[in-house]
Amino acid sequence: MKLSDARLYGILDLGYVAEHDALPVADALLAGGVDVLQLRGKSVSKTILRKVGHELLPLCRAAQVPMIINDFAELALELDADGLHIGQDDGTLDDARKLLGNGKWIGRSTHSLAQARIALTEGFDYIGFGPLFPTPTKLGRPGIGVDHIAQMEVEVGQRIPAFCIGGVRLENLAQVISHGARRVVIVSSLLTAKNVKEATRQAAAMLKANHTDHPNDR
Ligand code: TZP
Repeated sequence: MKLSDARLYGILDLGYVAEHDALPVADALLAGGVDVLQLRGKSVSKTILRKVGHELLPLCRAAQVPMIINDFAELALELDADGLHIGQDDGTLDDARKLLGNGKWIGRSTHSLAQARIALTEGFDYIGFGPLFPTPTKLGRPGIGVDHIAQMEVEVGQRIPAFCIGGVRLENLAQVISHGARRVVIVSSLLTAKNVKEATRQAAAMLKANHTDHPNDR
């Protein structure tokens, strides 16, 4: 999968999914059609995160879906994961690149158009852009709204993949797309769905139907 082909970025967030459900839920996300899968566990021990990471990797490999580790570069290295996602305060791209080497995707969370521009200039492989709406998955952060998506897509999203994130749900996905989003991350709306696979399939289909290529996509 080329990063520029990715439209739906899923996150196996262990804040929503108990350890014993992690693999079945990951299976459903993969079967439903996520193009990228991140492992995130802000509130679980490193031991649990490592264990789930080791189990998740073969599932992602079998589905040919890149696996990204949130926050922990050492775990990404240990697993030989496909990439690492870091927040604004989680160190520099250079440090992450030195540890992981070339050929791994390194993404940055951005919370404004200005931060998105900076991440592009710094050389990140992709960005998250949001939270668009307040969300229980990232408590304490205000929503930045949808008004800057189109400009961000022109300046940044046509150069590196930019995934709109934060409060995106099946119910508002059409609205987010109509404001210019081509790629999204959806966490709680998929993980808490009655049928995770079907919810994922619907989101993936909506994004694919909107598929627009840009000449600078890579
Ligand atoms: N970064 C910005 S918003 C967010 C993260 C990790 C959480 C998105 O989760 P949800 O449940 O899709 O709003």
